[in-house]
Amino acid sequence: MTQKKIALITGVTGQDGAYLSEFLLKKGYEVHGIKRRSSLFNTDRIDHLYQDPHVDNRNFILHYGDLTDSTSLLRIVQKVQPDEIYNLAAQSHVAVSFEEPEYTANADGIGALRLLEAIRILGLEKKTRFYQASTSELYGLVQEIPQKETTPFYPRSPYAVAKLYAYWITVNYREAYGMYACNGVLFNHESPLRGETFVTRKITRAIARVALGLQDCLYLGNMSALRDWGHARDYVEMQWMMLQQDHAEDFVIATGQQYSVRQFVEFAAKELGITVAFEGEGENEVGIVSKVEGDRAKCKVGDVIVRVDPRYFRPTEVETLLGDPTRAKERLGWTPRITFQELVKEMIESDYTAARRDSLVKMAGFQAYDYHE
Ligand code: NDP
Ligand code: GDR
Repeated sequence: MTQKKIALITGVTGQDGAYLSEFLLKKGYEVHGIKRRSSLFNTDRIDHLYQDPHVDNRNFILHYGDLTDSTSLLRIVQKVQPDEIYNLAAQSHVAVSFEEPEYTANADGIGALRLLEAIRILGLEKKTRFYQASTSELYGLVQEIPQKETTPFYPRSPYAVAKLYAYWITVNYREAYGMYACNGVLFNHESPLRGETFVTRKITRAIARVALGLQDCLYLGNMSALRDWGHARDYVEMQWMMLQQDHAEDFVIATGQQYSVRQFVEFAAKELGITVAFEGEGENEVGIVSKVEGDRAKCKVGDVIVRVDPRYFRPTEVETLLGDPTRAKERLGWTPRITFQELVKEMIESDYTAARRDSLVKMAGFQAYDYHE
């Protein structure tokens, strides 16, 4: 009888953590996740996987820990003795990293080192494989289009600089100690589980609420930014594949297609029958409803539903990112299955359902709170 493989996921309560947990459980893994203590429940994305701690033979087990606390990490790695560690935990918001640079460096940079050291201190170098969630933000001010594994890095935020340290410490531990440790340089990937303050989810959530009359306008920052957006479900599969090879190697994961923030708004609105026309420039640019089809949207032609708020500009911006996933295709046979259009549709449908629920709550006379950021 083959033994169940054991995986440990940091950042299990995040977007990728939720999809990866589901994926590994389906593959028959015993999955352990590290979650942070918070004053409210923070397990919404994985509640459907929860197993009562009083039941025997659980295969999904959560532990309290934090990437800034080596003692908790050492204790958990020692207890779990994982075959695979997926380091997905991070202060992952680029704009927030300008507000909290030291914490971001500690969690996102030194956090990776703490895990690698835990593997080494516990003598698990030959047993435990390590995946580091690296990012296209490493390319920042791009030196080559499209970006691939050999493209030089030029990070443009405290987040990206912290992730640069994590990238290289992963490479260094692989070379210095023969550990199976690798980086997935993942371009933006989204889903209905995406955090509400990342631009795609902010757009789908707001457009759905505008369509139902719960909100008047969506405020955005740099609408010309270009990103290579894929679906998180496709990308977590690749995280697993990267740990199943004969030798550890770093891979770029992307779709090879690029759209602007403005185009994302247009596609999302179109799904609800709203055509948005953009007028003006820079801080004065607005998105105006130019056509409404079907019966899903309550807004009218001429409504201004998108405006620019300079508060969302970043001190240093990453204007354009476009990945070249050729190595992943050739060596691992990986290609993304979900198209950009399918991604936008899934996100807007999910947020439209949530907005309808809020709308019903409001109609019944209850207060439906909304938090904008
Ligand atoms: P999320 O922001 O959705 O999730 C981040 C996770 O990290 C959450 O579970 C969060 O916990 C946890 N976390 C944050 N700080 C700490 C800490 N100090 N100790 C322990 N856990 C912590 O990110 P994604 O799922 O989108 O991304 C996963 C990883 O991939 C991140 O490292 C991100 O930087 C990286 N990445 C993401 C890309 C993307 O497009 N999504 C692209 C490239 C890289 P809590 O729920 O309590 O906040
Ligand atoms: P990013 O994602 O910074 O690429 O990092 P985000 O969705 O935050 O921004 C993408 C682009 O949209 C522009 N933008 C706005 N962004 C936000 N959040 N809010 C706005 O109102 C807004 N208006 C315009 C941004 O300036 C930017 O150019 C994500 C994170 O998941 C990282 O953890 C990950 O490493 C990278 O993707 C790859």
